[in-house]
Amino acid sequence: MYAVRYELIKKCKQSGARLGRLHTPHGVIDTPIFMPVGTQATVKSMTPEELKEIDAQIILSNTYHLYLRPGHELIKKAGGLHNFMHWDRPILTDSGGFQVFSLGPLRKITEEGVEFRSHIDGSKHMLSPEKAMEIQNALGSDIMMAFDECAPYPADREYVKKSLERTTRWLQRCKDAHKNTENQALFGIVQGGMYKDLREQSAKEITAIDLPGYAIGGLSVGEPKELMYEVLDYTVGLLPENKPRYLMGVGTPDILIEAAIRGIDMCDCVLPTRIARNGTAMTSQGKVVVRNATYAEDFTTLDPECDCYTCRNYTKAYIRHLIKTNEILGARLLSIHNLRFLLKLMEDVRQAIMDDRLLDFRDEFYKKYYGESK
Ligand code: PRF
Ligand code: ZN
Repeated sequence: MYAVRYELIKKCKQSGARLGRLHTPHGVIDTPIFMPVGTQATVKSMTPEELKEIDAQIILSNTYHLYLRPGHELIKKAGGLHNFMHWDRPILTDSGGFQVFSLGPLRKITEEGVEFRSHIDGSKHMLSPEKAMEIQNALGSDIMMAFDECAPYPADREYVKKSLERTTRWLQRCKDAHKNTENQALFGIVQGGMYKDLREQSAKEITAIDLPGYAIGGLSVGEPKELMYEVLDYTVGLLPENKPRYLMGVGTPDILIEAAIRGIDMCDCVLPTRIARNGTAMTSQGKVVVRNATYAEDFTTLDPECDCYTCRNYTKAYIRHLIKTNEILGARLLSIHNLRFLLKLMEDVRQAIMDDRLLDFRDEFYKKYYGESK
C-alpha cells in the first residue's frame, strides 16, 4: 500500500474541477489545497501554532537547503523534520533538483546527477536521484518529490526532449532507491517544456511508473500566462484520475483558481510570504502595497473580508510603519495575512466546487480583485 491515497469526492459540474481528500501519514488534507513554503524548516517568521490558526493543512520544505544546513543526518537524529520543527501535520519536500538548477554557473548536469557548489560557502556537492531519496528518507516527509530537471524557458526542442528523457530515467532510479514506501509517498514530475508532443511523451513515460501521485513541473518559469494555461490544460488531461495532481511553484490567486478549474489538486509558492516581507498584501480587492505613502494615515484594515489575526487587530497605517522601520512584526503580520488570504481562497474554491459554481466564483473573484471581469 502507498503512504498517500487520493479520494475523489466530487467534480464541479460547471468547471470539471475536483474536490477531494488526500490521506497521508500525518493526517487528511482537503483538496484543492495551497501549501505554504517553509524552505529552511520554517515558514518564515511563523510558528506552527500560527500556521494552524490560519488552517494550513500541509507545508512544503526543501531537500537542497536542509541538506546544506543543518544537514539531513542531524534532522534524522532529531527524529525527523516533523519533530525537529514541531509541525505534526503533513510535509511535502521538493527534491532539490529545481533549486540546484537555479544556481546557474555553479552547477553541472550529467547522467549521474547534478554537481554543484553551495551558495553558502562554495563547497562542492553532488545531488543525484539516489542522494535526493536518501535525504528525503532522512527528513521523513509525507510526500517526497522525484529528482527532475526543469528546463528553462525558452529552450529548444532537442534540449527539452533530452532533458525529459533523463528525468524519466532519474524517476526510475528514485523509485528503486526509495525504501520507505509505507510511510513516505514518492511523486513523479512531468516535464516537457512548452512542447505539446514532449509533454505527452513525458506524461506517458512518467505515469507508466506506478506512483501515488504526479506533479507538473517546468511551468511558471517565465512563459506568458496564456501559454502556461494551454500547456497545463493539455498536460492535466494526460494524468490518471485516481491520483493527486500537483502544479509546482505557482501561487498567485488567479493561477490558483485557473489551476483548480483545470483539475489541479495541489499548489505551492513562496510568493505570499516573500511579498509580505517587502510590504505587500494580497487582498480580495487586489494587491495592496502597504509600504506606499498612500497608506500613511489609513486606519482601516488590510482586507475587510479577511478573518485573520492581523485584520482583526491592526491598521494599514500601523503595518506600514512597521515595514518602513524594518520591524520584524511587520513581516510577521503580513505573512499571516497573505497566507490566510490564499488558504481562505482555496476554502472558497472548494465550496464553489461543492456548489457546482467555480466558473461563477472565478468571475466574481476577478471583478473584485482586478476591478473588472477578466
Ligand atoms: N521541479 C521541481 N520543483 C519545482 C519545479 C519543477 O519543475 C517548479 C517549476 N515551476 C517549481 N518547483 N522539482
Ligand atoms: Zn487578514
